[in-house]
Amino acid sequence: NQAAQRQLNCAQPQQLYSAELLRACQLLPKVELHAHLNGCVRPQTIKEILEERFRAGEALAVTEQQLKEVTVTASDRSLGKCFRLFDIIHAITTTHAAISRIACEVVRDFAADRTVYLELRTTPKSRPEYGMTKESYIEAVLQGVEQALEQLRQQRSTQPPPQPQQQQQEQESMEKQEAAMPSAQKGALATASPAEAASVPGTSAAAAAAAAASSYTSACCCPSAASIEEGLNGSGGEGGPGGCLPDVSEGQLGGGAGILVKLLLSIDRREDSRSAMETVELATRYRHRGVVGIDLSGNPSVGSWEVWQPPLAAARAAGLSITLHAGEVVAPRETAAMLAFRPDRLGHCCCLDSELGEQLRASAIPLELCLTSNLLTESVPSYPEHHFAELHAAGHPVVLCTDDSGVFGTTLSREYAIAAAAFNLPVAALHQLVRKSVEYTFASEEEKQRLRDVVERALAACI
Ligand code: 6MZ
Repeated sequence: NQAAQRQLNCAQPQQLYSAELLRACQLLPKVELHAHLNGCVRPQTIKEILEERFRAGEALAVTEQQLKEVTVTASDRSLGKCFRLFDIIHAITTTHAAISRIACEVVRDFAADRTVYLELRTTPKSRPEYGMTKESYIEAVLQGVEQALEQLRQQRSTQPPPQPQQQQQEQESMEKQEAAMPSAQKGALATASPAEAASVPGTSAAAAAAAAASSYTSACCCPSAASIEEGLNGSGGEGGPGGCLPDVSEGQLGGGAGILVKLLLSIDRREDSRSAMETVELATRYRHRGVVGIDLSGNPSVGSWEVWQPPLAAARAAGLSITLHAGEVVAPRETAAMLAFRPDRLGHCCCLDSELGEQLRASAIPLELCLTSNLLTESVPSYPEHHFAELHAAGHPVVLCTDDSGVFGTTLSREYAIAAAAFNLPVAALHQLVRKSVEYTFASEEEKQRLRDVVERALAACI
């Protein structure tokens, strides 16, 4: 029945949130804590990298069909399929130049979406056949991040504030992107579209979504995009016209770019203890370059917790922060072990039984939640039924994240808009989500204080 409903919804183009709601969310100063580098790659970049390599006469083991699967976001994004897609992306992005380019673009994309703090995660890869070590991979990522920050700095120091016409073009391009979203996403959005909610009496989540979609925009009166842009571009200065986003980037990796970027090194669940330990050692050595922690991710059906527990304990002993992907599929024994380990944050936790849910709430461990990812990978049945609703209502610490913005065709602003509409969140709740997310970062206390100031001033301009 649910599958039939999903199919029905997929045929409907209505969306859950309005363009105004999306725009309001684009103006929020946001914090991204769960974004995988290669999952955030622009589809066009994958195409271009592959074309370049074909032109250079390289014989890569990637078929036309596989390329299409990666670059056409309307295709299936079930969990199994996602991990096959990551393998295809990894088969294409084997050079240091490709890794740097992707890192640079990902940072720029988040900055353009008004992310003021980005904790980007990636799995260091040892690929001797391409002359790549885990260390040279990390260097390539850092080079890309630094290049992006330099470009952002230059842009901010030289560009005049965008003119209204430019604003209009930006909006139109955003709307085009929306139109190109995966059909499954549109369908899922339509699950709780105001029109449909009205036609399904007694569906409280749907009714809430309808109410949110209709009430939000009238309640929110953010400053004009132009006034925020002035701030971002430095022309307004701190506390300038319209209450702008001041510089947040005096810290490591920032230096005037308007975004603070940190790295998490991921351990892929396919890795053995030795390989995981190598990643932990590298993370420790690269702390001075902005590496703040370790993530455990990868196909949740692969590997066993006992393999990674010792390297993760070593990471903790070395002072690194730890976040674990947990409960993306039903795995009660593993999820219990992960909760008992008490990581600093957890990702997903979609498939917890009531006992584990209780343990999670008692733990008060902050949770990175990725609405669109969980929906498209079929870890949750619909947006309104996402566990965000229950946890947020219970006061559990949660932060909205994108996971793989390229693979799932989303943005952080869009995830905020979806949350606002699906869970009937008023403006004040969105602001509170942003504020709280600063507290869950792995940034230093000094950096957090700077971020708090930036976020407060930017939010004050949004009231
Ligand atoms: C678990 C995921 C993931 O590391 O090559 N990754 N792991 N669950 C998910 N939910 C959809 N999405 C991404 O980025 C790609 C890698 O991130 C992990 C997988 O290990 C994937 O290979 P990097 O930059």
